[in-house]
This record gives sequence, structure tokens and C-alpha cells, in this order.
Amino acid sequence: MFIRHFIDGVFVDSASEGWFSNTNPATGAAISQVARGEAADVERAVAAARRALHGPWSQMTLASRLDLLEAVADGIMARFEEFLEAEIADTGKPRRFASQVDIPRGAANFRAFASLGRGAASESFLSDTPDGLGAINYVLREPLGVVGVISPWNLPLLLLTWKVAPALACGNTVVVKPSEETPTSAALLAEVMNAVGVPPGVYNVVQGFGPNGAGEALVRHAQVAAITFTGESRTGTAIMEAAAPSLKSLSFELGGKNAAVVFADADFDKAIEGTLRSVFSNCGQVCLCSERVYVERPIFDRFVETLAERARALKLGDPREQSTEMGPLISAAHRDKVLGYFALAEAEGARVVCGGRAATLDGELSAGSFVEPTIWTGLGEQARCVREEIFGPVCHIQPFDSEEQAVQMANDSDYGLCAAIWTQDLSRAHRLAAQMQVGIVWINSWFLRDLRTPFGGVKRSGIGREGGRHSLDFYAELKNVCVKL
Ligand code: NAD
Ligand code: 6OD
Repeated sequence: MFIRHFIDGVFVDSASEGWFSNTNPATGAAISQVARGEAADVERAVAAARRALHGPWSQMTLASRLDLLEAVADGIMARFEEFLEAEIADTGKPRRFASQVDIPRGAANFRAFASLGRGAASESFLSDTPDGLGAINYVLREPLGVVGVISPWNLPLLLLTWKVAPALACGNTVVVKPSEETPTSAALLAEVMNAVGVPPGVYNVVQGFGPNGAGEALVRHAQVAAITFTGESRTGTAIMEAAAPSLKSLSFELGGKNAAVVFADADFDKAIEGTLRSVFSNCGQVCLCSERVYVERPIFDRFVETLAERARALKLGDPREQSTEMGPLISAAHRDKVLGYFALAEAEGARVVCGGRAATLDGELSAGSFVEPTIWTGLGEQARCVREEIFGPVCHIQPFDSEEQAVQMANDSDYGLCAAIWTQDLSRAHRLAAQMQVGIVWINSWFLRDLRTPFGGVKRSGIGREGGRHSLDFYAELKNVCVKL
């Protein structure tokens, strides 16, 4: 299979005619050849996006633009199985997870921002003037222009559409650069865009790499008004540096080293189930996953043993099978990075409660990038394995003795994306929620999403908020109009 760029409504090869290989991490087999985008391809895509911006897209009424977004959502659902197969093959994520999370959310993102676009209000103020006649100020929302969308591999369709949908709802056109690990769903989405009648040039895809490739060229392009990026924190730094000369708007959703805090009064079974999900979902490759778990001392031993028992029982296997609970990591390179942390944890003095090694499966899965679900205890707060984002199926569990200590340990991180708190004492839950240095707090839950809420992180976990009206604010230029009466 060949995956090409999508520019001005058609699939095209790279100007350089370069390709790279895309592999299935469950088998190590090459599954497609992907066009390797460079600056020349970004140039073509931005030119197409500018033509559409000033042409057919701007001439559509808001209502018909938002109707098209609804049609894209329907188009994703109509091709659910193809999107599902694409995400499973590109990422190795289990069918169960992709069918419940990735694909439905791809469609839901378009529906949510179509609906938010229809309901968007504009501020207005009646102002005093010296002559007593007054003035009315109102606010126009205008498109930013061409928006560059750079997305990661862990939730490819979900995270791409989370940015494309609001950008289009606000009247922008987009050039997207999907992760080089997961090119397929962005190309399938292009087919949906064409099928439902989104004008050529509104949604463009340039495949390829980041540094010195399509990603960097998009960031540096003077006619790209904004970059919305999800990925690693250090990539955020590189993007910010490259974007500086052209003074673009930036929205960053970055890494995490998230804490789950479990009090002795929590519903034990729910806390175990929730923490199992928050540590091991998508093989630990969700930015919101809990890699640090703090448990109140009276239930610490029981919690560690029960969670380890549940982790050992997780079914590793072929991601295509409905019964599989954990697939491989995204690539052999990422597996080696995670295994490096497994070795480092032991060197740092961890007790390995379960896992800690690569997992070898049979048959065609023998070349897959599988690792065991892993739990550590016994590390100090300064251990690298407690401070650095690993992005694998692993957590460190540590006891605490007081609410103050739990807050102090949870906040002792360079990151600040989210936290999960498990307690039946609601006063305590609210008290802690206010003290957590993060962008999102889940109480007795995890990854429970309402797309109208602000989403993002503090510290090294991000800059800005997307979600609901926060997305509409980022993807629009606000213009104040002052009318003297
Ligand atoms: P990554 O930063 O390596 O890559 C993300 C994207 O950026 C890819 O498309 C890549 O090609 C591109 N890129 C890389 N370097 C670039 C550069 N110099 N210029 C322009 N583009 C560049 O991240 P990843 O490994 O794909 O994803 C995993 C990371 O993403 C983890 O750190 C995870 O926590 C984070 N993440 C955060 C969120 C969030 O909402 N906060 C969501 C998902 C993933
Ligand atoms: O749910 C979302 O909107 C979102 N942006 C999730 C990010 C998950 C990180 O891997």
C-alpha cells in the first residue's frame, strides 16, 4: 500500500519522490510506503490552503460549513471498520480500545465543534462616552488563516480531529502533519473530506518527519498563522524556537508524569479498576496515564498486591482480537527506551512487583514490540523513573501518611497535565482538586471527557487550553468593533 500527501483535494507524491516505510508494531512487518514530505510539499499544501481560505471556504455560510463538519462525522462512522483497522495496524492498539475510544471520538470531535460553532456567541459592551451618548463594542470572530496541525502517534485520529474540527469550524483551512508512525487515518480522513464535499485545499495532509522535514517546514512557514501541536515537551521547545521568527500563535499539549492519589476511604474495587485503566490503557501510551501512584499507608500493601495481580492477568496479544487487553508499544525504538527505564529502575533500587521485561509472543507476533505490564515500589522521589515520562505500561507506587504529604508528592513534578483522586470524602476531594498543580483533575474516575471543558496542562505539560470555547478562542482572531452612538 502507498500513502501519499493530500493537497488541494488530490493525493500526490512528494516533490522529491521520496518514501519511507511504515511498520506494524505488533508484527514488525512493513505495511505501507509513505510519501516523505519536505519543505516543497509543505509549500504546495500551504498555497492550496491559502487559495481555499480566500476562496470557496470563506464564501460558504457558517451553517453550511458546520453541516459539512457533521457530514465528516457521519463519514467517519460510515467507514468505522476501515478507520479501526488502520489505527490497529499503525499503532498496535487493541481493537477493544480503538473501537471504544479512538474512532468514536474522531467523529465526536467533529460533532462537538459543529455544535459549538452554531452556539458561539460574541461579547458586547455598552460603554460610557464623555458626550453621554455612549458607544457599543462588539466582537467579531475571524479565521486565523492557515493552521498547521502537528499530531502524535498514540491516539492518531482522535488527536488530529481534536484540532482539525475546531480549526475548520472557525473558518480556517489546515495543513496537517501526522506522526510518521501513524500516517493512515489522516489519509482516510482525506477521502472522507472529499466524499462529503469539503472544498479542495481546506484539509491538506503532508506526511513525513519532524526535524528537518515536513513538520519543521510547516512550523517555519511564514504564511502559516498558527501551530497547534500535541507531542513531547522537548519537541514543544524545538517548535517554539522554530516558530519564533514568524511570531505564530502556538497551542501546546505536551507530556505528563501524572499522579493518581488513592485514599484509604476510597471504594477499593473502583480505585483498583480505575488505576488499572489509568496505568495500562493503550499500553500506557496516553498522555493522561498515571505513572506515579500514591496510596495511603493503611491500604498500601493490599492495593499493590491487588493491582499487580490484575496487571499480571492482562491479556497481551494480537491487537486485532477483541479479547486482547494490551498490545505492543508503538515501535522497536520506543520498546528499547521503555526497557531502558526498566533496567534503570532496578539500578535505582526499585522493587519490581510485577513485569519488568520484554514479552515474547508466538508466531507472527514474535517480532512485535511487546513488554510486560510493570509495577515498581521503593523508589525515592528523585529517582529518574519517578520524574521522567516513560510512556509505557508502568507505574511506581508509593505510600503516604497524610493529605498534605500526598499533595506535596503529587505536585513534586516538572509536569502538570492531570491527576486522579480516589476518595469517598468529597470535601477532601474538592480540597485536593484545588491544590493540584495540573490542568485536569479526575475524582473517582479517569479520562472521562466532556468536550466542552478546557483541556491542557501546566508546567512542562503544555501552553494554553483547547476544548469547548477555549478552542474557538484559539482558532479565531478576535476583532473588537467600537460604534460611537
Ligand atoms: P513527538 O513530539 O515525538 O512527535 C509529535 C509530532 O511532532 C510528530 O508528528 C512528529 O513528527 C512531530 N515533530 C517532531 N519533532 C518536530 C519538530 N522539530 N518540528 C516539527 N514537528 C516535529 O511525540 P510522539 O512521540 O509522537 O508522542 C508522544 C508524546 O506526546 C508523549 O510525550 C505524550 O505525553 C505526548 N502527548 C501529549 C498529549 C496531551 O494532550 N498533552 C496527548 C498525546 C500525546
Ligand atoms: O481527550 C482529549 O481531548 C485529548 N486531547 C486527549 C489526549 C490524550 C493524550 O494522549
